[in-house]
Amino acid sequence: MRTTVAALVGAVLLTGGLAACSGEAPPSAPKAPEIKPVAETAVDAPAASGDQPKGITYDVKRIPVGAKLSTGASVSDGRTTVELKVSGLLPDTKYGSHVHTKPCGAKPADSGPHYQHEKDPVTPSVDPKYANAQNEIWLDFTTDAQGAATGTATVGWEFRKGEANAVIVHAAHTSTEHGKAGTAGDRLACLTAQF
Ligand SMILES: [Cu+2]
Repeated sequence: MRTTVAALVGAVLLTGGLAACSGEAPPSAPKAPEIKPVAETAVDAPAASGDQPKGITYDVKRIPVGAKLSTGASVSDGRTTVELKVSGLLPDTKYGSHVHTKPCGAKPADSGPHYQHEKDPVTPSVDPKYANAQNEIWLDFTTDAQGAATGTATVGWEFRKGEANAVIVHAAHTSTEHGKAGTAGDRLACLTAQF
């Protein structure tokens, strides 16, 4: 009898111990950066006047009204990870995306150029020395069959406060060619996001 009780208690303790451990990552696994939300919204057409929506679509065929854009970032040890999640876009479609300097406006160009860690003295910046995925935040993605996707970028620096204010979704994946580097076709949608 005593043996049976001891065995039972042992089994319960063992099960409890295993359950407690299973929720934790093994010590050898690299710590995933915690992404903190920065901005999230369903996009709308630009306002005719007054304040603009936080998320704007400039092309309702390629980014329908109501499509969702959300972005977040994590900063640790001088490294920054930015994540963009989208849903309600066209299925199985390639889009480009970057962090831009200014908030979204009524016109696609209002969000300004790409945020650059080391600023290109020449504008527009199409020199791959500056317009590249280590010096800018590129969040290109390809949607799944439901029109959803996630784009992520990690760089070895932190944003200068107040200088990164939007995520733009473009019509194509970003070019890396000299003279075209950083370009990704039309600006289809914009999410105002203060990083
Ligand atoms: Cu862009």
